Amino acid sequence: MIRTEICDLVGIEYPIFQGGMAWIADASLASAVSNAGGLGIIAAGNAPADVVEEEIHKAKAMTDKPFGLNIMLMSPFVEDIAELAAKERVAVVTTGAGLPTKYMPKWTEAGIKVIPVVPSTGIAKLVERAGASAVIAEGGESGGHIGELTTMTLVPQVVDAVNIPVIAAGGIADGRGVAAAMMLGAVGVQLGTRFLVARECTVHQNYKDKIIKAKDIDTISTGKRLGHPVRSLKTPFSRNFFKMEYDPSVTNEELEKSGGGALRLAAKEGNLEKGCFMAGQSSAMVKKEQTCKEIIKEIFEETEKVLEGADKWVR
Ligand code: TUI
Repeated sequence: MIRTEICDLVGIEYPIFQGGMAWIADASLASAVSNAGGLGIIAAGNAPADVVEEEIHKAKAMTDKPFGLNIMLMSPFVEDIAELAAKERVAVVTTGAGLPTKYMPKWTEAGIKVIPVVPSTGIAKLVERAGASAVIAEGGESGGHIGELTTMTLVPQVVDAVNIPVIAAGGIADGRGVAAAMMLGAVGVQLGTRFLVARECTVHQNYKDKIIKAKDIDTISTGKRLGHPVRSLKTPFSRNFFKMEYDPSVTNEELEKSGGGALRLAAKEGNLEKGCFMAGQSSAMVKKEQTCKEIIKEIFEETEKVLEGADKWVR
C-alpha cells in the first residue's frame, strides 16, 4: 500500500488528487474520485456562485468523503466563489491561474486546507508564508493554463524551497509517473487528463474520444503572447489560434475574443471545429474509459510494483 503524509492531511486513502478542470470536473466526477479513495475536486472555472453551490451540495449528497473545490482566480466571480468556499467549509481549496494570498485568511479561518497550484519556487514560498497546507507543483506537461517549467525540474526545486508537502502534477498518468514523482520528493500526485476519460466524468463523449485517440505530439501550447499559455489538443481551433498568434496584424483583443467560450464548446457540445480541448501531454498514455475506482487501483498497483523493483538498480 502506498500511503503518505498527504493522506492524513486531507483524510484520503491514496495520495492522489483529481485536477480541477473547468467545465468538466463536476459533482459526478469529484464524488466518484473521493469515493474511490482519492481527493475529488469540483472546478469552479468561470461559473457563477449559485451553479458552483449546487455542485457542492450534490457532491455532499453523493459522498461522505472529503472533496475539494478548485478556484480559478481569473474568474469574474472569484470573490463570490471565495466566499462560497468558506460558507460551505469544503475540506480543501485548490487554486489556479493566479495568486490566492488575499483570500487565504478567510479560508484557513473556516478550517479549510488551502493547496494552491504553483508554477515556480517563488510563488510556492509566497503561499507557504500565507498559510498554505501544501502546494501542487504543476509542470508545463499538463493541460490548460500552464507554467514555463517541466514537472521534472519544478518538483524537486519546490520540494527544496518549502517545508510543506508537495504534490506533483503535469504529465503523470500511470504508476510509473507516480513512482517518479515520489522519487523527486513529492508526497502525492494530481491527475487531470486520465480522470477526464473516467466513466463518471460527464464531459462530452467527443472530448474523451479525442484524448483516447491522441498520439504523443498531439497537444499544442497557445496563448503565450497573451501571457497565459494554454495546452490543448491539436484541432482546427487550436491550429487557427496558433496561426493568429504569430500574425502581427491580429490584435491581442481579437486573439482573446477568439478564445472565449471555446472550452465550454468542447466540454459541453463536443464541437470538433470550434472547441478548445484542453488536455495534457499524457493524453497519449490514456487508452480507455474506466471507472475512477479502476483508474486509482491500477495506478497504485503499478506504483507499488515499480517502487518494489527499484532496488535492482542498487549494487
Ligand atoms: O490554472 C490552471 N489551469 C487552468 S486555468 C484554466 S481557465 C482558462 N481558460 C481559458 C484560458 C485560460 C485559462 C484552464 N486551465 N493550472 C494551474 C496553474 N496555475 N498553472 C499555472 C498557474 C499559476 C500561474 C501564475 C499560478 C500562479 C500564478 O501566479 C502568478 C501570477 O502572475 O498571478
